[in-house]
Amino acid sequence: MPPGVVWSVGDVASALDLPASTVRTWERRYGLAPSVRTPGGHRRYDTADVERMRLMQRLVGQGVAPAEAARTVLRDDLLQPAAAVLRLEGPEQWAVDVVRAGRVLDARRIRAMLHELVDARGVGGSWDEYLVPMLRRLGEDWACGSLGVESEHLVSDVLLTMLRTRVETLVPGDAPPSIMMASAEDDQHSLPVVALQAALAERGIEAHVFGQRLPAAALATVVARTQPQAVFVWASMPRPTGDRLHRVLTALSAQARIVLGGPGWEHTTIPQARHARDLSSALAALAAEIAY
Ligand code: B12
Repeated sequence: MPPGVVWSVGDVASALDLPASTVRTWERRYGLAPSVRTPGGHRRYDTADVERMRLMQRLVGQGVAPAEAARTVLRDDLLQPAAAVLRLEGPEQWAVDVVRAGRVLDARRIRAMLHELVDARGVGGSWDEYLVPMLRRLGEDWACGSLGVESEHLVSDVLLTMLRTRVETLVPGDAPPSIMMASAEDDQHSLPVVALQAALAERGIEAHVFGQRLPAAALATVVARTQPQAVFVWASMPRPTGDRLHRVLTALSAQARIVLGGPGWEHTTIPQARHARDLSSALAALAAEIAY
């Protein structure tokens, strides 16, 4: 929904899956009027009007009386719908809404919700509190069979694209990156790595990401060629002690600070490596290695 797009009553009704009569009633009874009327008197809603209607729909759906919901929606300080939704909903309800949009394969809605969140709070301020609970819910619903794998893929793909866009728009500078990051050998989970890259970029720190399933030998090559100050490796799946990656990381820990993240490392010990328990602590551990 690009800003400034002007919607008719019918467009709003079908976008929100509401009867057109409800859209008109909310205007008549509660003052939720569109910003524009055409010279012929037809109602035209802009993006902010539609988001206000969406918020009204959500609040009413949660059992708030319509008159009270409308007062909330129309309050001046709530005119920024993104901030309003976040303030009113909190992380739990937000996660439910994203997963619901995933269930009906509504990629636009997922994208809009992710951008709203990150525009309001940044990746560093959203990951642990909003995005991790949402991903966990996604994983749980998939594991118990109540959510199709296509929905899980769609949500994670839209999230990945949003995070990468954020990195592209933020990444600065002239200095060559001295942080190298990847997912463990054979591990397809890369979202936390890209989230960390985006959170670093928000602090003006550039890091190279080598993506999913980086072979252990390739990680050794990366370190030999780039001489980084720090290396971050994510594992969602359990890592066996003594395998190739374990041996490579043990050797590399003499050359660079190794930071490990993810539940896959729970039972693995690598001398001198740090285990980061969340994005904030990984950010702090890596930023501390960079002499800016
Ligand atoms: C998205 C996703 C995928 C996507 C990944 C896309 C991508 N590019 O990353 C795809 C579809 C590819 C995928 C594939 C698979 N997945 Co998957 N996936 C997920 C999901 C929903 C989110 C992953 C994620 O980003 N997690 C990040 C956070 C949410 O993980 P967390 O463990 O809760 O985080 C903890 C800490 O690590 C820390 N933390 C959180 N974020 C950060 C960030 C940083 C920087 C740090 C340091 C710490 C930190 O905070 C938490 C506190 O404990 C998870 C659900 C889940 N709970 O993780 C399943 C999940 C990880 N997947 C699972 C499975 C089984 C698979 C597959 C094997 C499925 C299959 N049969 O093919 C394959 C994996 C194949 C492989 N070899 O890797 C299981 C793993 C169970 C297990 N431990 O054995 C999970 C847990 C789902 C479930 N509930 O069963 N998956």
